[in-house]
Amino acid sequence: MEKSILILGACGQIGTELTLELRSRYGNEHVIASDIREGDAQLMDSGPFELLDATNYEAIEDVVMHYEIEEVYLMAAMLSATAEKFPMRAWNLNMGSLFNVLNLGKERKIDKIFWPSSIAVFGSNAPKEKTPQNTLMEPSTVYGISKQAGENWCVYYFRKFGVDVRSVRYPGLISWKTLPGGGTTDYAVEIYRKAAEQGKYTCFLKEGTKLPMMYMDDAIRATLQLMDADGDKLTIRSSYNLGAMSFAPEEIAESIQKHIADFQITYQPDFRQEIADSWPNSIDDSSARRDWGWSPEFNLEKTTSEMLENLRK
Ligand code: AKB
Repeated sequence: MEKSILILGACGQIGTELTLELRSRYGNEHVIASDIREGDAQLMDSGPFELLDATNYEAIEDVVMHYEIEEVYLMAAMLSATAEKFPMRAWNLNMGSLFNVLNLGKERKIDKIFWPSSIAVFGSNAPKEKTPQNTLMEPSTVYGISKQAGENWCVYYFRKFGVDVRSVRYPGLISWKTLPGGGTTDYAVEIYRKAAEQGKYTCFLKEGTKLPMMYMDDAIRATLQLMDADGDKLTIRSSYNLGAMSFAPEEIAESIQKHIADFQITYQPDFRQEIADSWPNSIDDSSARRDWGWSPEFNLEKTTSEMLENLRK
């Protein structure tokens, strides 16, 4: 029998593509999408959907019991830029939803959990280049603080209650299907959309702001690879560093110019610059490579080709 899976926050940037991939692997009826709002037609039409608030324990428990859910992917979160505007709402959503799924694991109502962390767990005092898996972590954003605390809770629930929770620290994610919302790395999606639509883009980060990034196909593959991995091989129960590529806005602009010669970028940095400045330039993901065979497939050139080809269709 196929396992039944629940995705909380299925209509967001990662959730949408994750749900579709899980449905193609395990069968549409075994993968239950849920969110506080409905998603796009492909997601809504391809399998079961539940309107569900990830901060409501009883509501999640009802859905888990009803569909006999074994695995939960918790993708609901408030991202870095929005979280700076609504600190308490961000804390309550990011931590409340995590406690809900961890407690379902503790109660043995589900077997396995995926919860995403982020490069935001690092602050300005961590090494900028090839930021190690284990290093000084002094996040300076509301979002980063919630992710770092969440990582510690994951370790605690694993050690104390044997909850099989797995996690990666996503870099900025680039995709053409669903828009990101409220992140600092969102510029790397906007730039392709504006390039395809208008041939120009005003960037909210300044030139030279190098950040770790990843194409969505790699992110989904990494997520499923970690979830499929033999639990005994996992040496990290906080969250794995995950890398693919690193670049600054002008480097994406140059790679777009190979396809759209007259594409122009201008810079108008806002409050998100300070957030970006506190994050790593690049990531050392050797633990993920060693423990579960992680290896990215998309570099900047390949990402640019995929993005522009699909956005222009
Ligand atoms: C954000 O920019 O907030 C996210 C992240 C890097 O976690 N994309």
